[in-house]
Amino acid sequence: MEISNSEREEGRSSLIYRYITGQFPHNYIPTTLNPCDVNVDVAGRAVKLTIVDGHDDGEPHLMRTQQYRTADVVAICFGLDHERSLWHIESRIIEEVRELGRRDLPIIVVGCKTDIRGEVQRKLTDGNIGKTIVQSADITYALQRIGAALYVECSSLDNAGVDEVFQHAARLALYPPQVPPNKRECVVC
Ligand SMILES: Nc1nc2c(ncn2[C@@H]2O[C@H](COP(=O)(O)OP(=O)(O)O)[C@@H](O)[C@H]2O)c(=O)[nH]1
Ligand SMILES: [Mg+2]
Repeated sequence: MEISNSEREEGRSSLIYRYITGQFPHNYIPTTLNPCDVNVDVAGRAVKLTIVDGHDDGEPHLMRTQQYRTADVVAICFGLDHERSLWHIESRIIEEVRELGRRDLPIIVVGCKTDIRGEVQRKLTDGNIGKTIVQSADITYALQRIGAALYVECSSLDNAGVDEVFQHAARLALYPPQVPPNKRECVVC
């Protein structure tokens, strides 16, 4: 399982760290975590998942493409507070996957940092419109264009929806969708 970011700082490494350790990395987290193996229960069946923290933009493109070549499922993170990161999923990451001829590779799009919804709402109520959140309509539109199999949201800070990301990934790796990406209806969880 490969976990990518459309940009940096979208919460990818924190998501993996939270899932593996049960803690949120408040103080420090390396840019890229080492790959790790976990066992995920899918309807009573143990699925071994190797989680690979994808390489950021600064890293060689070759490294990322090599990871996509061998992955069974890719989860791509974007920050719910960062609209541009959603659009970059298609322009950058998906292009790389397509270039490899891996059009059928199941893709999960992960909207990270759901906890900031509350913060943004509070600021709006106080008349501060400085910080915005990515709109649902924009997410729906992007998911169709990406041909994502699944959309999930999580907050590593609040530990909400984190386990589900990996549950869904294991299930998709085990039972990849049979419908081609351009005909796929993205499941929103
Ligand atoms: N509010 C909030 N911040 C988060 C969450 N996950 C990560 N962050 C913060 O986002 C920043 C980038 O996180 P990181 O996991 O290093 O992102 P990466 O570059 O995508 O691997 C850090 O300051 C984290 O503390 C989350 O669920 N909620
Ligand atoms: Mg990181």
